[in-house]
Amino acid sequence: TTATVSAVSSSKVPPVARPLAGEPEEVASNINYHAQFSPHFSPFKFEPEQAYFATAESVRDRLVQQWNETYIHYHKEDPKQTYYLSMEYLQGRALSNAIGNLDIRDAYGEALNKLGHQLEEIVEQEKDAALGNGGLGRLASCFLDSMATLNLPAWGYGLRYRYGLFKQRITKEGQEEIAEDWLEKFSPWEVVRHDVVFPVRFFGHVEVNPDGSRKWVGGDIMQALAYDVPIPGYKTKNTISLRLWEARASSDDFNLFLFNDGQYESASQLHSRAQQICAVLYPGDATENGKLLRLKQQFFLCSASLQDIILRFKERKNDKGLWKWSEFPSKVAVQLNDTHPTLAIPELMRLLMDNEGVGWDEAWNVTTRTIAYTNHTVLPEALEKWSQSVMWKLLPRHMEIIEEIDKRFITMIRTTRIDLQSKLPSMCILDNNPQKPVVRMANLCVVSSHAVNGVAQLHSDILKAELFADYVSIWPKKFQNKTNGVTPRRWLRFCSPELSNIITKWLKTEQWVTNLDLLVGLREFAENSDFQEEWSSAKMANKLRLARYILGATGVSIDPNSLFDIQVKRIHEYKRQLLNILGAIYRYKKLKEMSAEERKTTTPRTIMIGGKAFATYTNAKRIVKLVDDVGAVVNSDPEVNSYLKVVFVPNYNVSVAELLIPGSELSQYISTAGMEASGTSNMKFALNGCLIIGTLDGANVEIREEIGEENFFLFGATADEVPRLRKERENGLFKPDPRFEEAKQFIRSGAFGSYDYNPLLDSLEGNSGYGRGDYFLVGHDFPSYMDAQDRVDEAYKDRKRWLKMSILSTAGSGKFSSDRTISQYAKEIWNIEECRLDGRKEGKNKS
Ligand code: GL9
Repeated sequence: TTATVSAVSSSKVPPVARPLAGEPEEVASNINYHAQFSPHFSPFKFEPEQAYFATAESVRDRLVQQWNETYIHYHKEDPKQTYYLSMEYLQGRALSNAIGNLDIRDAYGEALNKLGHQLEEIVEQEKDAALGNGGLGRLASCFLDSMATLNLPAWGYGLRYRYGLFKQRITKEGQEEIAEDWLEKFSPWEVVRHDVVFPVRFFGHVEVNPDGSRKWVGGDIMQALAYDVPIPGYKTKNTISLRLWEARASSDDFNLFLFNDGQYESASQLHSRAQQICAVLYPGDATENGKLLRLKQQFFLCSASLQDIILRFKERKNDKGLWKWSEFPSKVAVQLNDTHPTLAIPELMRLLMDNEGVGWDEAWNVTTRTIAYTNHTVLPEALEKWSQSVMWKLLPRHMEIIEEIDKRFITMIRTTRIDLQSKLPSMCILDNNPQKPVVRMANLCVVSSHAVNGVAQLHSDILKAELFADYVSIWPKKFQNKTNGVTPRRWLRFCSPELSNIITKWLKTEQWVTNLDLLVGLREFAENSDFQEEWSSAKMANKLRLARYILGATGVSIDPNSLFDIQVKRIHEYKRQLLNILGAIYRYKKLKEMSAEERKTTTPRTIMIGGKAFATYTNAKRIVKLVDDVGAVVNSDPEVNSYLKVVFVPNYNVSVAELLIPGSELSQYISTAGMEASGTSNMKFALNGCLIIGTLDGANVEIREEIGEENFFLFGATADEVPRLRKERENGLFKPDPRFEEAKQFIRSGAFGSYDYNPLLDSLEGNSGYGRGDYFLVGHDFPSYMDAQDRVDEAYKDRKRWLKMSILSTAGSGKFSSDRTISQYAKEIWNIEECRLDGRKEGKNKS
C-alpha cells in the first residue's frame, strides 16, 4: 500500500473567499448554521451540549482555513521541519484555548449570549483530551503551542488512544479507576485523513535477496490511519498539526481472503488485534512496563510517522527536482520524547536501507544527524528495557539492525578508546545477561542521536555525571540542557484573565504573552500599594472560584481567607505526598493541643492534594486513601476546622489544574532531591504568583534563582547529600526528629480510622532497600520541612510582605515560558527557523 499526501500545490486548491468575519452577529449565525447543518443530535435541541459542538465546529472552520494555508506554505517554502515524536499528549480542552489564540473570545462570548448561552458554561461541556499521564505529556502539548506561536515548521506525532488516562473516583475504598471515554460522542477537533494510510508490519521474518540485501516479510500488517488535530498559534495565522495515528486492519490484505476461506474467527481476530493497539494509554508513570502491546504501540507510532515524514520529504523535493538522502537531515529533525519512540532509530535505518537501497554508512549518517533524544527521568525503574526474545519475535529486522549498531559501537570503543573497555558491559546496547537478555533503549538513543538533553540544569548535570557519564568523554558536545517551560497562554493569560488584565494594565503592554521576560517589569511595583490591592483582589477572585469548585466536587466548604496550599501531580513515593500529609497530621495534632486563644494566633490553612495513582502501585493508592481519611476527620472536627482543612481533590487533570493553579498561594515541590527531573507545574504555580515550598530539585533550583531565594521556602537535603544519607541510614545512624515520630504514632493510634496504614508507615522504617528503610528520606527531611512551614505561616501573617513575594514570583517567571525552551531546541538542536504564513520576517517574539 502506498499513501499519497493530499494535493498541496496551491494551483490544485480552489481559492476560498474568507467566509468568516468577526462580528458577533455573524458568529452567532455561523454557530446556528452548524447546529442545523452539521447535525449530531435530534433537531430543535440547543442545550449547552449541542451549543458546545456547534461552537467548536464554527471555531474549527476558522482553524481549517489557516491550517491548510500553513500546510501549503510549508510545502512551498520547504524549510527544515521538526517532528516531535511522543507517546503522550495531555491536550486538555481545546475550545477556550483556540478562541483565545485566535483572539475571538469576545465575539464568541457575545454570540453565545445572543443564542441564550454563557461561554463559560459552554466551554465546560468539552471533555479533556487526556492522551498522557503527567508532566511529560503536558510538556509535549505546551511545546506544540509554542511551536505554532513561534511560527516554526514543526509537527507532533502521537497515537489516537480510544481511552485516555482513567477517570479517578474517590470512594470509601480509596481510588477507583473508571475508563475515560473522551470520544464518547466525537471530537470536533480532529480531521480524519482518509488518504493518509501506511502499512505497519509486526512479527514475520527476514529474507535475504539475491544481491545480499535484506527484507522483512510475513507477519501481520496493520494500517495506520491519520487523524489530524489543528494547533493554533497565539495571534498568528500559523496553525500546525498534531497527527495521531489510529490502527486498522486493512480490508484488502487479508480480510476477504480469510473470510472466503471460512476463517471468520481469524479474520475478525486481526480486526480486534488492530483495535487493541490504540485502545488504551498505558497509565504507568515512571513505572516498569514490559508489555508486548506497549512495544507494539511504540513501533506503530514510529513506523507510521517515519513513513509519512519520508514521503513528505520526497514530495517536497520532487517539486524541485532530484533529491539526495544526504539532504534528509537538512530537511528533517526528529525529536524523541523520552525513550518511548526509540524504535524510530532502527526503523529509519530499515526504511533507508531495505526500501530505498541506501548503504549502512550513509543510512547511519542520515539517522544520527536526524534524531535527537530527550531524557525525562533518572529513576532506574523507568528506564526502558525490552526483552531481546520479545523483540526478535515482534521486530526481527530491527533486532538485526540494533545488533549491528551495538557491534559497531563496541568495535569503535575497542579500537579507539581502550580506556573505556572496562565500561563496555554497561555502555553497550544489548545486555546479554543470560537470565534476562534485554535491549537498553536509553543506550540505543545515546549512541544513535546527535543530541541528548535533560529537562532542567540539575537533571542535565546528573545525566552527565552519572547515568550517561561514560559517554560524555566520547561525545562531549552531544549532551545538552533544555530547561522545561510552560505555555503562558493556557497557564496564565487564559486561566487567569483577572491577573492577566492587571499585568497588562501595569506593564502597559500585552506583549508579555509572547515575550514572558517582560514580566520583570512588575518588580518595580512589588511594593506599590495600589498594585498590591489589585493583585490581591485578582487572587481572591481566583480563590473564590476555586472554593466554589471544591464545594461542588467534594462537598467540602473551604475558607477563602485561609492560606490555599496545593500539591497536585501523579502520586509517587519520590514526590513525597506522604511528607505533606504527615506535616498536615502534625499540624492537626498541635491544633488539637492548643487552647482556643492560642489557635486564633495561627495561620488558617486549606491543604489540597490531588493526583492519580497507577492502578497497581499500592503504596501510592494508600497515600490517596490516607489523605482522604485525614480530610474526613479534620474537616468535621469543629474544634479546629476553621484553622485547618484537608481536601483530596478528585480526578486531577488539565482542566482542574486550570482552576487550582490560579487560586493557589502556596505550592509544594517536595521530592527527594535528585529524583524529580524538572517538574513543570512548579513553573505554572510560580507564574501565577504562588509561592513554593520545596527542595533543591529539578527546576526548583532555577525557579529559586530567578525569583530570588528570599521568595522561596527551601528545606531538605541536597542531591549530592542523598547517597551519604541513605548510607548512614543503612548503618543505623539516623536519629528521627520527635515531631516525625509523633505524626506517625498519631496514625498508628487509629486517629484516622481503621484502614491498615502499616505498609505505608513501615516504608518509613528499617534501614535499607528500595521502598523500605525510608529510601525517599521523608524522615530526614521532616524537621526542616516543618521549620519551613513555620516560616510560611509567619510570612502569611504579614499581608504586604506576602503580596510582594507573590508579585516577585510572577515577575521572575519569564524564563519558564515554553517559547524560550522551544527557541533553544530550534537553535541548538533542530537548526530550524521560523516560516511565517503572512510572510513578515521580523518576529514579534523575542530571541
Ligand atoms: C517527567 C519528570 O518526572 C518530570 O520531572 C518532568 O517535568 C517531565 C517533563 O520533562 O517528565 N518524566 C516522566 O517520565 N514523567 C514526567 O513527568 N512522567 C509522566 O509524565 C508520566
